Amino acid sequence: MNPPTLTIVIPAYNEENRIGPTLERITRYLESREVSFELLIMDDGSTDGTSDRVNQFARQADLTERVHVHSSASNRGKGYSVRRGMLEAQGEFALFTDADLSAPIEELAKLEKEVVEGGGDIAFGSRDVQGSDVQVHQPWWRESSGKIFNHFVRFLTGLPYSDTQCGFKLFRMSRCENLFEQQTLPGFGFDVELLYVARRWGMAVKEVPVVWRHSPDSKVQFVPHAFGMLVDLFRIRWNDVRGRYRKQKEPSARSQEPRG
Ligand SMILES: Nc1nc2c(ncn2[C@@H]2O[C@H](COP(=O)(O)OP(=O)(O)OP(=O)(O)O)[C@@H](O)[C@H]2O)c(=O)[nH]1
Ligand SMILES: [Mg+2]
Repeated sequence: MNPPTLTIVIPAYNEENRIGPTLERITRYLESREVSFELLIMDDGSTDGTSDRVNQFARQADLTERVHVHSSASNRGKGYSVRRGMLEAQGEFALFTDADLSAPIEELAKLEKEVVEGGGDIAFGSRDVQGSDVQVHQPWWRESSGKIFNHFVRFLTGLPYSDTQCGFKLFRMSRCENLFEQQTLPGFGFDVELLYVARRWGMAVKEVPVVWRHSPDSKVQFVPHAFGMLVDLFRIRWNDVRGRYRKQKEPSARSQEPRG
């Protein structure tokens, strides 16, 4: 197997119904583009058959060398799972995407334009900048609370973005491995933390308008989720004050290695 150019990390919690069709769509798309890829599905203590479903797909599609599932014994959080996947990624570029593919996988091309072609470090999908195309909306109260959260993000972290929470982000791993090493938050605030540290380190980050379609089968419980994310914003500030986000080393060992 050629070493992968692209790794796709999918955090998954009780996704036995969505993960099969999602893997099919992703692999069909990547094979049509003849990209060398690996998929890492991070099963975070699911109580359903998520891992079995992934293994079944890999066997049936004859992709056991490229599609891997990593299971946690207990539920550790989306941030924990994405971090673990990203630190294992072999690809020169790595995308993490939600299992519901609310941002369709074809939107990857828009992120690649910034990172692969444009030489950027990070590009991330956004539902709230000019050109974004939200074709199926979340319930109004979810959408409004997302916008209110974004005001808190701007106010408490100074980040200039409109939508930090879209689960569709692409990284140039030779520059971003350090970022994941420094990540501390295991929960849903991790996106803000990554963007905060990237900005602090002067990395090239681009918010990109994407197509987005809400998928109704939500895995998050709203009240603890929203509260946890607010607490995470304060944690980020506190970590920064304590010097947790000082750059450790540069460039990462990965960028020294020849890649196929
Ligand atoms: N690793 C991990 N992933 C999770 C957890 N909870 C949700 N996810 C995953 O995170 C992604 C987003 O979850 P969704 O349920 O779509 O939540 P959302 O997109 O924030 O909210 P919705 O608008 O309701 O879709 C999916 O891939 C989920 O499987 C968790 O506790 N751990
Ligand atoms: Mg979703």
